Amino acid sequence: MAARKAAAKPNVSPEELKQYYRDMLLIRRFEEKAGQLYGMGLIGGFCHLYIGQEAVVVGLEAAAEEGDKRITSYRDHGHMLACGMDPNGVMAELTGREGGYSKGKGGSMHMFSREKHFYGGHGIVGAQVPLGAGLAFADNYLENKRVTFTYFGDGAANQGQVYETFNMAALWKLPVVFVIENNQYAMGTSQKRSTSTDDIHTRGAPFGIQGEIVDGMDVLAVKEAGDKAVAHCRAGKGPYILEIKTYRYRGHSMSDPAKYRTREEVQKMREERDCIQNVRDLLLQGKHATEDDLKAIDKEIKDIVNASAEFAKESPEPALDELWTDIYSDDVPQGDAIEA
Ligand SMILES: Cc1ncc(C[n+]2csc(CCOP(=O)(O)OP(=O)(O)O)c2C)c(N)n1
Ligand SMILES: [Mg+2]
Repeated sequence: MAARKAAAKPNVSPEELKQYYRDMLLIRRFEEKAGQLYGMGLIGGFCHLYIGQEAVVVGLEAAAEEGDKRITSYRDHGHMLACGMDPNGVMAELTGREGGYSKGKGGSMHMFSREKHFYGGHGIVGAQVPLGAGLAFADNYLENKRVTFTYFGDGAANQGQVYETFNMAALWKLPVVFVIENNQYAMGTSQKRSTSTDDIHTRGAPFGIQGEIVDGMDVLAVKEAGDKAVAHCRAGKGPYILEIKTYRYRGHSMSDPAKYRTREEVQKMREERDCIQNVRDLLLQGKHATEDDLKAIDKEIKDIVNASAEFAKESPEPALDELWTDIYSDDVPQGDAIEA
């Protein structure tokens, strides 16, 4: 086995470090369970797992405050869990059951939580980027100092609407952190084959948007960069780009021929850079936790994930007449409120 890269020095308290470990492990075990349920035919349709990328959302959520918003693509279960959505509701949505966040009618790519300010879940590549700027526009208008995390992939970064959004976000100084989750692949196409630049964040410069590269396998580096980006936005300085270099271990979705990269490449990343193992090492080496403490956390997470799978299996399928509900919003302001 290749030598592991030495972990960075922690810039957070041991308690925070343990929390990151717990949060990343929850996402990983949840995703593994979702993969199993998919294999058993209990989850249908598309399902994109986040395994390998956990440090991105956990590090950025640690930099977020109450009321901040988040919006992302179809690879979205990790974002939901990291912002505090209930694993039972997420798993039940994956299995298409009444107890799911969209009452079983949305599935993996279409879940939302007003309470946690999670705005989806979007299947059209890049479409969430202008929506994210729209959320930030509203906050800017309301002068409430909230920040929106708008996540998108390296593939999405080649969509034209991203650059229309950069222009408006910079022009209006919108409080939006553009988070490029650069996992090096867009389905089976590597960044090298599709993208004119090695570092995508540099594309913000013509619009006057600052950006930087972040090691997405190191949750502490992500948290530090997140703090900086959020402070920039909250200070009214406009958008900020974080290009987070990360890696997904599983296929693009549940059907993936995996011919576009070698097994060795994946294995090397897992063995040398894994974000959860990194924090585990830090906890043990710093004597902030014992093997037994970590075993107890593993058990706690396993129980939460198993309970979510049970909940998802037991929750009934939505009734047929649900086909006719939630199509139009009941919340549209009436009368004068919608006149310009
Ligand atoms: C507009 C549009 N074009 C193509 C697709 C098909 N598609 C789904 S995911 C994907 C790749 C996107 O890759 P990336 O942005 O890097 O995100 P990742 O899957 O790596 O998280 C493509 C081309 C789509 N859903 N929407
Ligand atoms: Mg990608």
